[in-house]
Amino acid sequence: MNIKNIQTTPFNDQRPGTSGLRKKVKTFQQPHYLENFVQATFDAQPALKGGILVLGGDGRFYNRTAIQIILRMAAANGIARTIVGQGGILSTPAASCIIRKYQTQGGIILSASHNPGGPDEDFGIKFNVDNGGPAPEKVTEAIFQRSTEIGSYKILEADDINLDRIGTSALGEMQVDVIDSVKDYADLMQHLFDFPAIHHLFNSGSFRMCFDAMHAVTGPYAREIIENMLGAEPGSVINAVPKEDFGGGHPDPNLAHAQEIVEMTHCLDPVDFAAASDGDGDRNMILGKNFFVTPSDSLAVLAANAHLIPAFPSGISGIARSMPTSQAADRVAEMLGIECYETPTGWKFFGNLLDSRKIAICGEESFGTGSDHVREKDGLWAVLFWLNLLAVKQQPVAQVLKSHWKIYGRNYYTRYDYEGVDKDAAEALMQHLRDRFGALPGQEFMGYTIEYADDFSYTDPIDGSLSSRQGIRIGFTDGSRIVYRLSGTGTVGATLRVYLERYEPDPEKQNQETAVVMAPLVQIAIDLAEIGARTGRSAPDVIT
Ligand code: G16
Repeated sequence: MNIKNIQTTPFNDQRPGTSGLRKKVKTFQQPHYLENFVQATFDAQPALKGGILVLGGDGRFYNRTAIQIILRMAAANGIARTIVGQGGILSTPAASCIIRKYQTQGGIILSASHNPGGPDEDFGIKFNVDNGGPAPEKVTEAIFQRSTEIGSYKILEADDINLDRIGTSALGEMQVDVIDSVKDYADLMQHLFDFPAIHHLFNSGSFRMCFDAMHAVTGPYAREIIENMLGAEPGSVINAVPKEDFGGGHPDPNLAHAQEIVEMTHCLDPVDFAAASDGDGDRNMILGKNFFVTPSDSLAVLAANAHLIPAFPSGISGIARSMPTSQAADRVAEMLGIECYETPTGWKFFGNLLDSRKIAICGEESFGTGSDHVREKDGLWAVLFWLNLLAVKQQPVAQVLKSHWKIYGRNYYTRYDYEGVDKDAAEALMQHLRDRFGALPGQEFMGYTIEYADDFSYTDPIDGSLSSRQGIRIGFTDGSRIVYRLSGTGTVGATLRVYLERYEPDPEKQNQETAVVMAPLVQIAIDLAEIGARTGRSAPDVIT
């Protein structure tokens, strides 16, 4: 066995963001760049030595190359066994499922999620801990610290492993198991949902759906579960073969980027239900006939109806949502008499709440929903949950929402994204808002009176860790909110996100156009932050 000790010097930009380290492929292709980060991860996680590692990615460009490098480094670093998805493919929720099922010491997931792929686009790497969830901040910080002082890394000299053939082989002293990427995950889904009821829905002849895998990782999973196991019409899953560049698209399931599926719900003969997932399969978008379900509403509806599916026969213990997510879920929690936790953006903040069983369902406005079945958000899980609900309720999606709003009120919601903004200008804009905190409460703008203005900070109720500066909140006396945050997942400049919500309890006023209802708050948000003058932008790049 020939283990090489390669000398290296630290890179100064390897601090993981909201979800792992995301950079341009070209950055990762620099000599030693990927290797430094992987060695820092192995050094910061000594439990991996002699343990089991799960490895896979969303199939984007550089996935296979990175997997071969990581396998050789894992063998050189004394990992006993690595479980790899066939073809290097594992969706993020499937990786989480496998980490938990086989009681491994963690996993490495290669993805830049919804960011485009290809030689000139993005790549990413993140480490998930032994509960199957994204590494908490103390772990990502330890990895980062190690990356700043690294002087060498270990790698085995060996031939590539055949990633396409399922089976067991050896790499030095490490066992490599190439497994079916879909089976374990599909088994779990079958256990959580009423598959016969969904099968019956498809067989009824009066229900048609379409799922857009966006040429990304969910294709094989959706095809197996939705078409083969649940009996949806062949062709119900589109763009189902993962491509290294996602077909040149932007694999982000939202109204701006998943237009093909949006069109299928708005055409002359629309499908009854449509959904899409992102690059690595953890996000979801839900659509009904001529109807878009906001992720915040989706979380609230799933929580309110959880008792109707097999996974939660006696309901749920609690709910959590990220701070910028609308407060629709809070109203459900209040009525159910359970707790609703408000966490910073990032799935990693749900881990402790899920592990301690304080919550069973959680979600984010960024098209993420999930539960305690794994420790990642899960796109296909949300789709199956919706299908199970529709099979039980026998109502169109729009009707499910309208009935929900009647009971709980409606939280109109929209998000404006300004991408690739100059970093200093974006920081200055945030500071400008912070400087005004003291003066804002009590001021009135277009009929809205500001009640509070603050910078969100969160103390984890389980381990007491404090996360500060997690976004600026401007709250109004009627429950409306404006939130400003700088994204932690972009790879170029800064992305300013502005999240807006307005509560409407009156059923007579719950069926208006979101853009019309939100227009005054949007104007207030733009004016308060001086977005035009400070960013040079007259309009956002994406509105969701
Ligand atoms: C990641 C995180 C999510 C977060 C989203 C957007 O999702 O896991 O928790 O909401 O990024 O984060 P930001 O607003 O900082 O860009 P994904 O799907 O990209 O892994």
